[in-house]
Amino acid sequence: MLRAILIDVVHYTVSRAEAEVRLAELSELTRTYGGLVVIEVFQRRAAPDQNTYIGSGKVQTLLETWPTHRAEVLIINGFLKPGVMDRLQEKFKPLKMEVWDRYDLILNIFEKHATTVEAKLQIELAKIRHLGPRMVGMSEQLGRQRGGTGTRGGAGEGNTEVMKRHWKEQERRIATKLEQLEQGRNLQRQNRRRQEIVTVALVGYTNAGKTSVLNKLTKKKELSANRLFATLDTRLGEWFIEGSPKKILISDTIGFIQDLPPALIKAFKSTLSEAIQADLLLLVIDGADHRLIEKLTVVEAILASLVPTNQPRLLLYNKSDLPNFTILADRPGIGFSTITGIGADVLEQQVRALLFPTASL
Ligand SMILES: Nc1nc2c(ncn2[C@@H]2O[C@H](COP(=O)(O)OP(=O)(O)OP(=O)(O)O)[C@@H](O)[C@H]2O)c(=O)[nH]1
Ligand SMILES: [Mg+2]
Repeated sequence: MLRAILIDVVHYTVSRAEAEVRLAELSELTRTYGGLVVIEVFQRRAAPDQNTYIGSGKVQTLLETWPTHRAEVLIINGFLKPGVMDRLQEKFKPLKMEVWDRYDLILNIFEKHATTVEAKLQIELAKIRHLGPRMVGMSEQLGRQRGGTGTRGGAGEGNTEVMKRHWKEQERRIATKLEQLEQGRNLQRQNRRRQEIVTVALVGYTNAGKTSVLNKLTKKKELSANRLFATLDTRLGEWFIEGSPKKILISDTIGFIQDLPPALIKAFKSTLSEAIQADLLLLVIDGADHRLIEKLTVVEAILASLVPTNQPRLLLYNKSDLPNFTILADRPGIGFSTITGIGADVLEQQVRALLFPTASL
């Protein structure tokens, strides 16, 4: 297992409890990747250090105590500028310790879990967009270190240009492939419309139980697991509701998470488009999660950037079999459990009422 040190830089105004929750999620993400957390700390600062983000004192301590922690990667819970990242990586290079920011970590998890062509392409695209500027920054620095020529068109500058062009070309190539896949998807969607099929999309925070709900409703057996980002792709299944005048397809997709890099959402847009275009959104919430409100807020914020707010939606409070299960008073929804099957009848009723209001059932 990859030995990891986690550091979160938080402002003085962030409460201890909040800082701990942030670290706990980073820790969970690290474990999802397959990492072993050897140290996790948060550091209070007015702002991240401009030079090394965590500050030279912290860098020094980590270097000096290396024999005791023997970490292979330092994971920082933020988004680092390419220059800052370069400097930090340089510091730990002698110990062969890598440095990742939150973006790197999520990308690496996605890369590890992606199975389909589309998911792999989406990750490749996100990676190029993310790492491209970093690589260009590196080659610029290299050019300067080599003394450059001081004249225009010097060796360093040439390399940078070549690199930039190469990276831009790759980006275009992948984006084109993804567009083609999306067109195929659109075509399928149009066909569905023509065949009078309605679609329901499951969305929600990662690990809320979306895949389990899909399996329960469609009697499928997709992978559900107690880890973050078990699902990275859109899966479709048929949902039989008694008396429904149309065929209902239900889709499952990638889960949301706090501070999901916007560029990553953009790269996954074609996968998410299934949700964006559904006739009904089924927002799955882990009703036994003590961070229920925060997670729901995150999901609502991400959704707001993707779908019109007037799209019909239902809240499904999952895991009602667990202790501490709650339904928020100001956000009414259906209590559900994929284990006991409770709530399935109410759900069907409400879905029918929303999708086929005029049908006499
Ligand atoms: N107790 C209980 N556990 C549940 C229920 N539904 C799902 N789970 C568990 O919750 C965990 C996550 O379930 P998934 O269905 O993989 O969740 P997901 O939302 O698809 O997660 P990602 O694909 O990772 O975003 C698994 O360990 C499930 O067994 C439920 O009704 N009750
Ligand atoms: Mg899933």
